[in-house]
Amino acid sequence: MKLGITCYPTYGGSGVVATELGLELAQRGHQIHFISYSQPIRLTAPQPNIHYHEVEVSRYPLFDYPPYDLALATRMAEVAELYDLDLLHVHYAIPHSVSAMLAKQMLAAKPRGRRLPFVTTLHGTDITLVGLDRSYLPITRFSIEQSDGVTAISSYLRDRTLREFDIANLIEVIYNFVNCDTYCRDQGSQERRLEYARPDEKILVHLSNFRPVKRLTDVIEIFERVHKQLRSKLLLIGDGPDRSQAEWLAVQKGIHDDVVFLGKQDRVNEKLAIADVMLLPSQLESFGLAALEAMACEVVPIATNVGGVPEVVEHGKNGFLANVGDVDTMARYAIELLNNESQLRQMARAARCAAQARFCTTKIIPQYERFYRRVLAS
Ligand code: GMT
Repeated sequence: MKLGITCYPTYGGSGVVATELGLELAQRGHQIHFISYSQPIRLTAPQPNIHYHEVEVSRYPLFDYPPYDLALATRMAEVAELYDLDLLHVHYAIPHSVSAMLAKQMLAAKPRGRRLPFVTTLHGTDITLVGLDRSYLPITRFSIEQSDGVTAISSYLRDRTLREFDIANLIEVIYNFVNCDTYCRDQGSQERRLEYARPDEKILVHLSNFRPVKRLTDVIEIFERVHKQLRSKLLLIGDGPDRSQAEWLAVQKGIHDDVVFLGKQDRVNEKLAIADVMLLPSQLESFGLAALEAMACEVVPIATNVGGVPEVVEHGKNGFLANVGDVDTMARYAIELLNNESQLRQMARAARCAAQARFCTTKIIPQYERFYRRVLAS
């Protein structure tokens, strides 16, 4: 198949999923055309069957708000025509789904009208935050309804979309995935671990875009409680608006020397694979890709019992779940687990097994391929 993929290219779960999906599909022989305003972050080196088309947005003095959505629609239509695309797959409804809808209409209106179906994948904040804003709701609902296929990354998100947007579409749940060959502990993990912690120290990790929904200060609160009880380091991967608040809190609590802000990282798998526990105390997660990537690396997630997270993490078996803001309970889970080496190893293995059995690329990518074929045949 020849597929156009559009996503937010910067840090964020939806862009990661879209890029990894494109890379996996390309390896399976599909021609993948990324269409976005900059090169997706995980698209690091040239790859066979992968093409990238940048969207240029003109900045005239008249445009206080340069119309990216229109430039994107134009580029989508151009690329579809030039490269004879079968289908567009957009990740995150706003504004990508609206642009795809326009591109489809532009091609249909040509003298020898050309069909360009599009699939929208809902990721989370496009529905739970942005889409429910009154100024975006009608257009988001419309573009979802106009999509030739809609997928959601968890049952939670599908149900919430159907309920709150009151739409008639069928929404297929296709879970996020992880490449279990890349995301794993390897021989180098033990050596890399020593770059950050002494052999007698435990490593806790957090990975996100440091937005308020991630509750980064809860990560610091939890770590402070753990740090009081056992020798440990906290690795923070990512960056974003709440970073300085978290840095300030770590200084206030006197733990700053043991909190390592790694910033944005290219090879996240290598950093995750040196940790023991992942902290994900989010206000909401429609899926929790960071938890899944950690699980594949035998890192036990301690997360909040919100949104789609319970579809990924099984409490007491391959991770722990607690209420939002309950930093005492999350710290207790971490302390008990990190003090019990055999339980830690057992849960770490169970976490990897769950990632392999339910969310591995070999399971999920064929679901997308089947979905595309169904859309093309309809
Ligand atoms: O919250 C983020 O990290 C970014 C956001 C996005 O759409 O870019 O993430 C959402 O999509 C991820 C990938 O599908 C999910 O794993 C996250 O749970 C989801 N975030 C929220 O629902 C808050």
